[in-house]
Amino acid sequence: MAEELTPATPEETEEPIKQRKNGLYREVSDELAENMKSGWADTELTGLAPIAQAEHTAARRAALSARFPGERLVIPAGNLKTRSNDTEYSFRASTEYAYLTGDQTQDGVLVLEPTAGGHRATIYLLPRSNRENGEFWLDGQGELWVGRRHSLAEAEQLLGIPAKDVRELPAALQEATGPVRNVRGHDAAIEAALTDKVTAERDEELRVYLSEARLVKDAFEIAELQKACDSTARGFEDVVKVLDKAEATSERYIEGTFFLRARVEGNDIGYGSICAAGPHATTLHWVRNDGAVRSGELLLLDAGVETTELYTADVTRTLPINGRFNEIQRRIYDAVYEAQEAGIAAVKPGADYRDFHDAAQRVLAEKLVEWGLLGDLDVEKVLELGLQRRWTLHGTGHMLGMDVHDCAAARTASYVDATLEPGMCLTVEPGLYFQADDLTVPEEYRGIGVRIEDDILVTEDGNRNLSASLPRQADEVEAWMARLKG
Ligand SMILES: [Mn+2]
Repeated sequence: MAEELTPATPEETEEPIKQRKNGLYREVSDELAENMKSGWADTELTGLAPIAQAEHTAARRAALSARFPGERLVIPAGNLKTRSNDTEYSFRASTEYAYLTGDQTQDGVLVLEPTAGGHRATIYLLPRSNRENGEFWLDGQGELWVGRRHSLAEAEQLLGIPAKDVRELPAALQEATGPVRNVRGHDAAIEAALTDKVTAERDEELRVYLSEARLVKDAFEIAELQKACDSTARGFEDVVKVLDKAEATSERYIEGTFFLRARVEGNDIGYGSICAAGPHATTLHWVRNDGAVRSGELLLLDAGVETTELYTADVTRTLPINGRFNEIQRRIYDAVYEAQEAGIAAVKPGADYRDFHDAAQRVLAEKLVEWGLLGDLDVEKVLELGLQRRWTLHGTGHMLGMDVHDCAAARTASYVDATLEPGMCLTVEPGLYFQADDLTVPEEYRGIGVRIEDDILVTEDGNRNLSASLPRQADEVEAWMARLKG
């Protein structure tokens, strides 16, 4: 990447103009400074069509406005985060900001100002670079370095929200009076400007509202989740096609292969891919992905493409690396598949959220009892004591959306203790994990981990599996792999 130049500060205006490069200051001649001011074409765009989700973001803002009448609401996109020295992680806008605006610009802030009839929304963004004062090429955020931005007028047309210069916002917030709430954790400068005006409790209520607002997805969101699942399915196919190359290298080949699909078709991966071959499959969050890939073992791949509009899939398949399950692998796989089928069947409007977990856990407990792993205990006693959890380890699913664990700030009463409604989207992902050092199971079980995970939309009359294009049943998995491996 290119190095950044830092502008001369206002105090230095009597001094020679300077650039800073690699920590060294370089003087800029008056002639060059003058030269850089002019000779640039006007590239302002007019008549831009609104973004595809503009009507949806307007409806989301209207619902937010109705919940907090008379209060100023501040929702930042967040800032770049340093990776090391002067390099940064790639920017990902806050979910709250992207949900309400459809915009993903770093340092952007949405503000809803209370009015007599509701709220007036304004989006605060960095405008195009000034050529006259040199920020265009001397400033680190100058467009010469980071690329052309939309002008405020262009942003307004695209987003359907009046736009102002974000550099004016901290002072405006400090001067403003009346009740205000801010989504914390994204923008330290905004928080500093509001420090005397907000309380943690009231800010938390705003965060909770925005989490619960996303429990039921609108039509745009459902289409995005379908896109995410479709790209993810293609990413899984990519992986199957290169399993021989992964065997010759490591799990990293799988991680890199899926990442390529995510970057080409979407924004990114929605979370760190779990590429767990052999016994690594029993480590729930195996993201080191540096292990060997061996024929005869299973690959547990848990990965999701995040779309350009920031909706992610969350899919897991457990695949025989050589294309065929052996007997013990298939026994465990079939048990998890049966549990997942029971879980998916329990996803329907009006059902308790907890039902799909209970249904899947019951099947897994039955299998563990049947295999003699729990002594003389019957299934009811096992479930009562939760003893199956030595091998099932985790809950059976979670809400899915812009965040892989979406709606995480929602209250228990609105989420875990609530009933399912059409438009909710959740994962159903039972698993069985036999640690390599688990002396309570026969040796043949040890080091085997199986999870099957799909993304299930609650519909008016039941559910729809958004990731159904990837086979799950064992014979179908083998046939699919044989076809792809050619
Ligand atoms: Mn998941």
